[in-house]
Amino acid sequence: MNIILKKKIFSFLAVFIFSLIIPEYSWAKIPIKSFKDDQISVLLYHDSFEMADNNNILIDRHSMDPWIIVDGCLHSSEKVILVILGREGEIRGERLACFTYEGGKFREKWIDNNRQINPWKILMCDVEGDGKPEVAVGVWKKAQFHPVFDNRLFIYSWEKEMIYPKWLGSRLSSPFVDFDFRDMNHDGTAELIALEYQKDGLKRVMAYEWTGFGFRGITVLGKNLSMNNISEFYLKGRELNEIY
Ligand SMILES: [Ca+2]
Ligand SMILES: [Ca+2]
Repeated sequence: MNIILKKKIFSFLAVFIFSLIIPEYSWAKIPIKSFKDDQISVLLYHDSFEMADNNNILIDRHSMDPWIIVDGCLHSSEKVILVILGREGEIRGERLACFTYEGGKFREKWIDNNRQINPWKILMCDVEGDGKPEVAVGVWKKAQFHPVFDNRLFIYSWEKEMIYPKWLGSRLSSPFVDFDFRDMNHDGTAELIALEYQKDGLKRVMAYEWTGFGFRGITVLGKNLSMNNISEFYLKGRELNEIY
């Protein structure tokens, strides 16, 4: 066995054993997301937020106990963090929450009390490209005309430190497992990109544009895929400029 392989196996085992011995430590200290804003960075961990300056000196820390953070995004022009809070051991989250990070301090603005949407992904977007950001949330719930639990996409507008429903989607063209917003054709407006099931159980990546009333599929960017995460699609280095 060559030495490099031995080293690899050793380091893999070391990390594995370490993570077994102190699971809480290794689990809590890996940020799920990090954001740069001006002179500071904001780090989201499963159990807390941290704010650090350019020299990585901690400015403030906010424990989320008893909640865990499932996902989060920054609305940087408003100095706001939007997060999905959940319970330990649950796959999806339970509530949306808003914190500000102005003046070197985290402050809780609100935690919603809607337990019905099972949110699992949150990000900022701008569906019509008017410069006013919206909040996109992947939820798992029943819909009025499709009464089974499934992934759905909710778009909220942002006004006066609150979110308001703008489009609560029941379905895209096909059941989806992940989504993102990216300007795939470089016209200045981000398209909705969804990783969806094909009829044969494999997946495809579909691009959608905002019509003013919802999303309309414009092109298939990839098909016959077996990934579960849309970032894997980007990582494959595909030509992303081809939207007709
Ligand atoms: Ca907008
Ligand atoms: Ca575009």
